[in-house]
Amino acid sequence: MQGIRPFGIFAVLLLLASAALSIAADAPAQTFELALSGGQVAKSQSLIRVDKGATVKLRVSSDTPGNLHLHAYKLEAHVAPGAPAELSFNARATGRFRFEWHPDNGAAKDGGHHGPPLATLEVMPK
Ligand SMILES: [Cu+2]
Repeated sequence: MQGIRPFGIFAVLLLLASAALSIAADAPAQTFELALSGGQVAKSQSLIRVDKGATVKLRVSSDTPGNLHLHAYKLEAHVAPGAPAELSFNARATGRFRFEWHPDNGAAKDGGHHGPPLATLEVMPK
């Protein structure tokens, strides 16, 4: 009796890995920066506009510690000086959505949900 030879398993794994890579290559991610300074981003970074279905990669950095929220997409990331975060998601829902910033030492814990958003995500229908 002969079991599955190690070489056979290795070949299957290689096939799976190359299939996964080719899927990822079909949808290149659109990368955006949110570089917070004093809890705010530059005006040029305050609107992120993509087409529905886009793969969005966000690089978030901040000179103060806090949490970034994108509630509509149930995304959040903690960022601190020297500890940036990277978020990846598929822009499956169209519309305008708020990025909120909640500083770790914020006076009101919920402060970022009021007033102007840190930035806006705009997902356009195709
Ligand atoms: Cu929030």
